[in-house]
Amino acid sequence: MKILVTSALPYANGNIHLGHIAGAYLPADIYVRYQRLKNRDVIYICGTDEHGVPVTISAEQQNKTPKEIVDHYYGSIKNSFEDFGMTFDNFSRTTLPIHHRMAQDFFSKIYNKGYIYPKEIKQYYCPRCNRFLPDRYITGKCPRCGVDGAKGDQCDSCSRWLEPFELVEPKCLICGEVPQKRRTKHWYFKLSAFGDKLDEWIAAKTNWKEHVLSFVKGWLREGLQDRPITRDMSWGVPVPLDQANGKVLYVWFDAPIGYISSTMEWAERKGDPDLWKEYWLSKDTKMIHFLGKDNIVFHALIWPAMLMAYGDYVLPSDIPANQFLNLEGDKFSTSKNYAIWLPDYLRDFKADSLRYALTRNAPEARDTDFTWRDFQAWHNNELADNLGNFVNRSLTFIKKYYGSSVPTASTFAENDNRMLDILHKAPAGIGEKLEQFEFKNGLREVMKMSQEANRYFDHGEPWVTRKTNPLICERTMYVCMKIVTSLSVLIEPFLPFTAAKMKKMINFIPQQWDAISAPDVAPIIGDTEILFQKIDDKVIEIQVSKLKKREISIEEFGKVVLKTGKILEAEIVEGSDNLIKCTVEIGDTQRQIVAGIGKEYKAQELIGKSVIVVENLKPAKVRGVLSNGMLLAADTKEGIVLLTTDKPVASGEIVR
Ligand code: B3M
Ligand code: ZN
Repeated sequence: MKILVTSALPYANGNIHLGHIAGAYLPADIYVRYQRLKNRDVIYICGTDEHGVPVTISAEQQNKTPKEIVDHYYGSIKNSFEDFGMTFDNFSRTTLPIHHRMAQDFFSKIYNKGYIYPKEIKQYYCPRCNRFLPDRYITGKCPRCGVDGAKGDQCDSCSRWLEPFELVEPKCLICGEVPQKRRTKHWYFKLSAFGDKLDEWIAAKTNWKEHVLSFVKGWLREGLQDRPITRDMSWGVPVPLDQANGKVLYVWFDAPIGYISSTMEWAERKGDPDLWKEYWLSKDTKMIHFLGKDNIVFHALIWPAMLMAYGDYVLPSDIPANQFLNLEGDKFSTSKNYAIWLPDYLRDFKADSLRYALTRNAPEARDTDFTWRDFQAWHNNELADNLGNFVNRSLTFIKKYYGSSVPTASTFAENDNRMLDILHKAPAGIGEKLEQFEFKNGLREVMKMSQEANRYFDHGEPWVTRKTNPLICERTMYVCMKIVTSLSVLIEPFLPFTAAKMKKMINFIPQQWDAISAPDVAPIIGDTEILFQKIDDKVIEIQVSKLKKREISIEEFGKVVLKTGKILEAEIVEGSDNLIKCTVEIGDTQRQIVAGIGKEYKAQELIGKSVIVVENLKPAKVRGVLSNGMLLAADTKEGIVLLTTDKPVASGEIVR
């Protein structure tokens, strides 16, 4: 059997945020890493979706060409995925010639089979921009919820799917002009011809996730409409028909074909250009599409219908779509910049801490919420205090009392056997969860095993038996070493960077997933290091405050009174290493402000400095000391840098 895994192709018009990762990417990576450890024939295919209105609108808004936009985001998405530990076998782009060829071939073949036909329709046209306004180029009020800013294909506020003509008070997104209706010709895909086939196909998918099935069945019940698959645009895959000059394929027609062309590119890179066929043309391939719930209809109905129309290729075997991840109680919003972007996250934290949090809290069956407080608590209490602690205490014990040579044992007592039994069953038990896309449960079992191991260590009291009964102590440490070895494999799909560190520390002897039910342990361990450093409150507070930085009106901004100030006195707050208590002059007044800048500045050198002060901040106590106002500072990687004025300025001047 071959396994072909895909993740939805991200639009190359912006960075990846945590919502995307939790939906379509991290679960797929866990799944393929596991399959590789099982020695299965699996490939993981992805790439950027570089066509469509999302890309051209971003380009227009940023005054760039679509090509500039996609080149930039292709690179940035690819890099941050790599830093996050994603292990695609191929990460392609839909602007490559190989994809254009494949998409056109796909279109032509189903066109020749009669599944695509032209139709004259009316469409909105902007007389000022001189062009048709497909999809999101048209905006207006939602006919259902009345919110302004609904888009031509959907209302983000109430999630309703829309046809452009349904919008109330429609406008051109780019110039605001009222559009006209004009005649144009488009090519339609005969989705309606596949209703029965899809019904039958879906009926057999009894093991799919429930929310996916109920969504798909609801859609099928409403009946399938033919869909236009061409657009009046110049950015995209040109429609391969003479009569369709100046038109391109609809992005949702060409994008899933990207799964095929990316596999073709992979085969070429492997030096075996036909290798992709062994996956796409075999009945023996399990094709699994990972995605977020907003993409279900395309993957579970339209794409399979396209594949049925084409004929030769394998159909999806499962679509384990996830629900949505929210952020501190609200929806992620790219347009409002309310998100945690992957590159930003990776600048401040380790990939594995996020992989852990997003799996522990995966929106597998319902929407879940990411909060920085949970993130911190899980990192500190579970990664550091449970997993990290067990590995650390075991290895340092062996290092300290056995000179890094791992003790061995051949007879065991009941408590040892109990632990060895847990170990023995773990790979199969956890594997079963992963096979069923229950990543959250799989991770929970690994952590449970680590918790059991800590208990085993506690009860074994090797620090006592070392003196009272060395044989028992050796036995305990031998079993602990087996657990560490086993954990280094079981945790790998979830936390690959941690697994690599563990393996290095224990001089890991390569062995597959199933073999670690009774793992081989190396005779000697290497250098040890702490796996997880705790994350401080302060670090988390900074992240939380970044999120508050949502759009505000000029009136709201006007509420903040900023003034120049001059530091007259400064001294470190007793009992703290970074709080400095300053007396600041603001015009005729003086006040006390406490600032957390003691790591970067000595109290003495602050005296006389010009600073920028938030004057009307509600007074608060910091470590019991009253602070009446706030000094502005840049929070840089190298530490805090105070803001000051370019030229000498008297204190008490308004800053705006
Ligand atoms: N680019 C939509 C999205 O990023 C789209 C997925 C294509 S998968 C073939 O949500
Ligand atoms: Zn316009």
